[in-house]
Amino acid sequence: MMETYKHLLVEKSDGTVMVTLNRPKVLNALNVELLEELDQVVTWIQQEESVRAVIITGAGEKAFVAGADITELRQIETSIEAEQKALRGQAIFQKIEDLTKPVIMAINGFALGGGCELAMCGDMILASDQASFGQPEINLGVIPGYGGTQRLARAIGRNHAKYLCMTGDRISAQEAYQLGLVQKVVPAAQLMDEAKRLADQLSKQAPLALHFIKKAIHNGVEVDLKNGLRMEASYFGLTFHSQDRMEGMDAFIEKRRPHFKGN
Ligand code: CO8
Repeated sequence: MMETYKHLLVEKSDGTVMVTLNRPKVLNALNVELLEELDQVVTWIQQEESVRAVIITGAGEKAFVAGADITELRQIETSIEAEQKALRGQAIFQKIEDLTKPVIMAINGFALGGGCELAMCGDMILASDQASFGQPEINLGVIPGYGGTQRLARAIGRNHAKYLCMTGDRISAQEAYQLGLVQKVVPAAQLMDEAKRLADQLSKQAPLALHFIKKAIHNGVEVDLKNGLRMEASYFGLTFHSQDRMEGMDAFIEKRRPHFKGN
């Protein structure tokens, strides 16, 4: 069920749900409460069949997310507690990455530390030309803990990832695009329209096929090519279970638009 949250705004329009991280006074820094709410909303999104695409963005003009909440980090007392908090955040982020529905990250400003790490859990990153990215944890004397060293290295390669994590430098949306971290940069004023247009396009695609594309790419990049291809063939086979594939192929032959239902 869609609920009211303290730190999130959740709106649904047709098949698209937009989740806005809403702590603008602290540049949408991720505190424990916000993360737990995110976990709840992701659980709901996964089980709600009418949701066909997701947009995640930040409230205000300035930031997507400026990282984990440093006032909370400051209060962590032991290594074990820090490790547990990192694991909990990683699990929530993993749940977002594992959603069977397409997730668009609409980056409206700073995406730093946990913000950059969250962005990388989406299927595509759309950025405002005012956005910037970085892993500044090094400046606090720590390292990324919500997947930064791992997803960044996989997204842009080891040395670019090391450069960002070791210097803590911020890069512009355009630089992030050149590195392949961002898929599209748009003028700030057009960001949300473009995110909605993209979500609308994806929400009309066959859900099972979208799900298996994600699964094939996520699982496939972690194994050798031979096994990856084997996996792809299996998932390809599974899409033939669906009525949507009959609809897609019939529509092509009948020269009309397909109407995919998700079965
Ligand atoms: N946490 C808490 N508060 C924050 C954060 C944050 N990450 N970022 C900004 N704020 C607050 C500021 O303290 C300020 O509050 P106030 O108005 O009360 O002084 C308000 O937001 C506005 O920020 P600034 O005045 O600093 O705005 P500027 O435009 O001058 O600067 C920056 C913007 C450059 C983004 C700057 O705010 C900044 O450097 N923020 C911190 C960025 C950062 O270091 N992020 C990484 C955090 S660590 C992390 O993400 C680790 C993730 C893994 C954790 C795993 C275990 C828990």
